[in-house]
Amino acid sequence: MKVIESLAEIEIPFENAVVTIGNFDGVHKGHHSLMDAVIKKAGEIGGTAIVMTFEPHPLKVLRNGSSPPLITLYEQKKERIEASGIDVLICINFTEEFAALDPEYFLEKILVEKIGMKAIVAGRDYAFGKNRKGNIDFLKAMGGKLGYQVVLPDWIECLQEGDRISSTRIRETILSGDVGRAASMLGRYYQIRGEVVRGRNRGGKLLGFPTANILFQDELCPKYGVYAVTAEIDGKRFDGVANMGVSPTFGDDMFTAEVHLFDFSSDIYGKKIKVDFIARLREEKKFSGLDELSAQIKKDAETAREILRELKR
Ligand code: RBF
Ligand code: MG
Repeated sequence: MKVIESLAEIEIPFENAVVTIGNFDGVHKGHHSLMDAVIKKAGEIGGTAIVMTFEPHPLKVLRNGSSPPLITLYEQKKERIEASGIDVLICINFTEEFAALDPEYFLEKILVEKIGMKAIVAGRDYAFGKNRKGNIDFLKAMGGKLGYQVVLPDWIECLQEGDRISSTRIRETILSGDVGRAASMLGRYYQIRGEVVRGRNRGGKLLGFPTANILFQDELCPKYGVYAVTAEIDGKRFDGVANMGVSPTFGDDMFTAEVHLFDFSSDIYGKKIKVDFIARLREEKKFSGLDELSAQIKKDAETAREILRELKR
């Protein structure tokens, strides 16, 4: 996939460009359906399958930095879009000046003339630009004159409101800890990425369960509690059990994200780690002592092993 991060890089329009435009936070199943429609249409007209997205998230610019916590940061978003089979990702640097562009100018000068758009794939309620002027009616009305088609995938009409997959619903689901349901909407597990940092050396010494403490970049943290996870380090995947929270047994109220990896003893301080949340096991609890906590972690590890073993069958 070709990644274009500035419109100035585009010297000549793409061959029969088929475009879909959006924030694509989470790159979930709904987004994948749109991208599949783009790829299908591009196949039909011998064209280029293009996704246009924005960075930073428009709400970060328009609402003075307050935006919902992102499900996927740019790096992960790019990877997921690439995995869908899209030919070109155009990422627009979203600024107040860009936001102020007249939708008609954006459509004619940028999408049609610069990018060479011959078809646009739009979801339901689709609209871009100031005051959401660039909606489906507007796109349809301009299509004849500017020489592009509007493709509205027919599955969109059949969707019941309750079945609609949205980034908002996925965020809520992750915040509520239901990572299994989040996975069913994402089409993959919710993943955070970060670096293994030094903890307080309590896990191994006091409890017999050493943990990799993670300083993660992601904005969205699953609800505090214990989860069955898999983790990727140096391109290898490991099973484990994670605790997200403040370890209330210790009463120091310090947030940690930590993973105990099964059958693992390497030194991984400073390494990059990706953690997939497979299933939620329980709430975090305050135990009356270390033995009780340690016994519970042992049970958690067994439960997680069982869940992960089932998955591989
Ligand atoms: N700490 C708690 O205070 N309460 C818990 O319920 C709790 N559950 C945990 C479950 C797992 C699977 C793991 C790995 C850790 C858990 N911890 C919990 C955190 C534990 O106190 C921590 O790993 C050590 O303090 C080392 O940082
Ligand atoms: Mg630790």
